[in-house]
Amino acid sequence: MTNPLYDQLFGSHIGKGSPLLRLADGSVVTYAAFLGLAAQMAHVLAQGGLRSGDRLAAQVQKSPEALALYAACVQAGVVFLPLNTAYTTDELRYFVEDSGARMIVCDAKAEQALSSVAKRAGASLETLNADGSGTLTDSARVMPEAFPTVERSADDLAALLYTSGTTGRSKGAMLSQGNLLTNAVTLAKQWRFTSADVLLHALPIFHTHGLFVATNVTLVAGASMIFLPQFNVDQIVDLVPQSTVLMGVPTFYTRLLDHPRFDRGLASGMRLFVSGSAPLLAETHIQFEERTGHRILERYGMTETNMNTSNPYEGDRRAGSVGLPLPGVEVKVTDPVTGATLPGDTVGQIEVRGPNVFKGYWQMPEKTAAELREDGFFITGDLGKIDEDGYLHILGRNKDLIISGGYNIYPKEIELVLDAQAGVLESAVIGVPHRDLGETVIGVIVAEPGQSPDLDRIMAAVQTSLARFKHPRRLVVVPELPRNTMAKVQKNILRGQFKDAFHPA
Ligand code: MCA
Ligand code: AMP
Repeated sequence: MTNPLYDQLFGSHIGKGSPLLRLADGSVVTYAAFLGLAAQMAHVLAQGGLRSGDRLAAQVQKSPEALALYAACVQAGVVFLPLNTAYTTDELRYFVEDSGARMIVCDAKAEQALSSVAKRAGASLETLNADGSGTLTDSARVMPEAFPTVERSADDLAALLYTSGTTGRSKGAMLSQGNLLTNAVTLAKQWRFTSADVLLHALPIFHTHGLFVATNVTLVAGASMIFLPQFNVDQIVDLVPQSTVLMGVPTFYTRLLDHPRFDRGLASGMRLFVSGSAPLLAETHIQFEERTGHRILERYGMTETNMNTSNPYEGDRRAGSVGLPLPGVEVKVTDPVTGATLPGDTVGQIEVRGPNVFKGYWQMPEKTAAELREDGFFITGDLGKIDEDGYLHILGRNKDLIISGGYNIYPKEIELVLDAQAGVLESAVIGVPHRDLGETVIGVIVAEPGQSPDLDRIMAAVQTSLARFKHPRRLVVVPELPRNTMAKVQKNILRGQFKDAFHPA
């Protein structure tokens, strides 16, 4: 029997009394206890009729039990589909139906709203609350603490992670066991993880950064995590002296720099600060080094590819660069029109190939073909250049995407909601600089002739259909949208016009 991801990440730790999770209340979850619970949950999944390759959709708050559900899915051969806790029922319905999930796990608070979604999709529904209670754990508790691991190969799917698209329809990125495992092993080695490490974990566990990068790397090394429900800067400052590594989005680092107690002495026991998911300003990199003596290690990845590049652990960590291709990963910069490789130092689209690159989009062969070339190179949609020392610099995006506090927001999805509102002729959603979140959302609206749209009613409509982090922080009405000769909306002009909306120059 083999299941490479389970065997290497989890199976190798069965019975170990060392801590995997250290919780805010001081309690500890050992590897043995965690894996026992995961096995019990795997029994519940199997008894619930889930078979190898079936999908389980989970919209649950971060907790040890929520993480154990990920391990349970891997052990039971079930494809794990984690969902942002901010998603509304409308958003969830799409993910459940598109993925054909056979089981949904949600907070009891959402049970009623999701029961009709589950019924329509023919999925069963279990609950798992932030405190670990719920029908899933109730059923698990009476199960054996060992489970016969379901056989899977490196090529089989381990997870389905939805990423929004430029058309407004989210795409399920199919990640195989091999994708996740090779990346975790590479990162653990590159970043010198050992069983002595204590990772300060304050990221959500429904995205690649918190679930795969942080967690899988910890598991590969047999290390432990201080496992916090969310990022709270005071709590992080309190816990830094007990930790060796922090992984975060740039907002973590700007908030830490704003904290008066965060200084060189406090960070003296840390060995590594990693940043990713959004651009880290060179200014933040420099200020951080001045304050703490540590150079943040910036890396670059995507849901579809896990991690592609990293600044070196030993060697020059360059501000404003996402570093060098990871071992086994190829990165090239190409002409967006012809696809031809461009010479060094020329800006073009970034393409990547390697064992980290996903298997394609779930049931979307055309979208897969448009972004994943036959020769295995994935077109990231990011623009950049490779400098004379081989370091990659991300310099823009060839896709209409806003990244706010590390969360991706696709304008099209919001524009579709705005356009459907009474009195709205058309709209354009843009990202503008925001000190805390990097970028934030503005909705620019053109009214129907003779109408004055009710902006409060429009915001209310946005609130019912879209997750909070996608909501425009401001709606503005303009007489018309700037267009080029091809009639395409020139968002760069709008971005220029509203660039100081949150931070007046
Ligand atoms: C929370 N809010 C947000 C965001 N987060 N609004 C816009 N953008 C956000 N990122 C909402 C809250 O619901 C709240 O609404 C209001 O904004 C203020 O929240 P605040 O308390 O300031 O925020 P927070 O709860 O402290 O969260 C900020 C955060 C969080 C810590 C930066 O967003 C976060 O953990 N981000 C990490 C995202 C992540 O893991 N990305 C990785 C994706 P109200 O005021 O109405 O209550 S994986 C990826 O990108 C690739 C693969 C990669 O390379 O890693
Ligand atoms: P996601 O779809 O959530 O996986 O987000 C992936 C996108 O985040 C990439 O295509 C980049 O645009 C962006 N990203 C991730 N890491 C970095 C980074 N270190 N610097 C700049 N952008 C990044």
